[in-house]
Amino acid sequence: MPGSEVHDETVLITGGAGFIGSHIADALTEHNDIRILDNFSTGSRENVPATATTIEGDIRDEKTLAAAMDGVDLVFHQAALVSVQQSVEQPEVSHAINVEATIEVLEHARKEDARVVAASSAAIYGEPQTVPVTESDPKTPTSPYGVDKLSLDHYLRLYHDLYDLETVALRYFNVYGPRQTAGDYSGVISIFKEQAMNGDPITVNGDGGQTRDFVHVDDIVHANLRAATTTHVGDAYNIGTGSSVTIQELAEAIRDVTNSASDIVHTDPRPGDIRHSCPDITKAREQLEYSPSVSLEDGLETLVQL
Ligand code: UD2
Repeated sequence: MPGSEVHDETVLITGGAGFIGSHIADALTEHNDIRILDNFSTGSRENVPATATTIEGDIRDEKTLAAAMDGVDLVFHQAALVSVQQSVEQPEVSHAINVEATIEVLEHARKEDARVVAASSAAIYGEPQTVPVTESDPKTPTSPYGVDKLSLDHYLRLYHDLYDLETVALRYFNVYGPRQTAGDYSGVISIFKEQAMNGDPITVNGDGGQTRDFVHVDDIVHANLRAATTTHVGDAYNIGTGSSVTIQELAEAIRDVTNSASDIVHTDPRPGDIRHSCPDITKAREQLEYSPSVSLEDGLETLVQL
């Protein structure tokens, strides 16, 4: 049963009204006391399970965070400024949310002796020299967002090494699934799905030969639950499926699965777009006993039925 290993705990999910955080909340709500901290800037009230306690506020606000962290056993830290583009425009805002607030979460966790499982990102690797990337490969982020997630990743390890805090960083690759919105900043799958279902042209940036590993949010939840109970703390893990597709293939797959007559059109390449991205997930398989279970085909199939 999902989440059955985590029982009778007071669990805080920062960003718990958002795409990923709300799915983690759903998996844990039956057997735990769930708290959600969210400022609803991108999250939504409909995503929050009815039994959860919601604390509305900004993670950068000291009093709000202190109230949210009081008495917690376990924290899933998902709150972030997730737009790479916004981080380029406002690096100081990205730093305040993605790094400074994370340090505050870790400081409170020290006082509470709470485990922290946090969302790191494939963005820390920048343009990989070789794929698949392993956790120890070079890290040359190409955006403030990537630099900030790399800091988060290091701080998690440091809080373990310096203060013996139980921490796990999960480096998410391209996550998709229900509740991902097709807004200004959102994943390509939600954008293509909307275009295909409306019969609009599906807009592939550049030649479509760029590759990504798309991992379903159910598998991301599974990785978080494994991280909540693992003995392998103080470490970071790639979380994806371990295999990539081209964006052209993705566009065709979404057109097929939606039975759409949309054209696939090619626009200018996106500046700064990474060409190839694919994780080696051996470490997560071996140490976390993480095992992705949703194929891209099945994930797309269920997504379009919603
Ligand atoms: C993902 C993450 C980002 C960061 C980054 C690290 C998402 C939503 N974003 O960015 O947070 O971790 O990885 O490298 O998971 N594309 C099109 N047409 C569109 C929109 C996108 O062709 O209308 C292409 C885009 O040029 C890119 C690919 O689809 O090649 C994926 O784009 P994305 O924005 O979903 O995610 P990505 O990999 O840039």
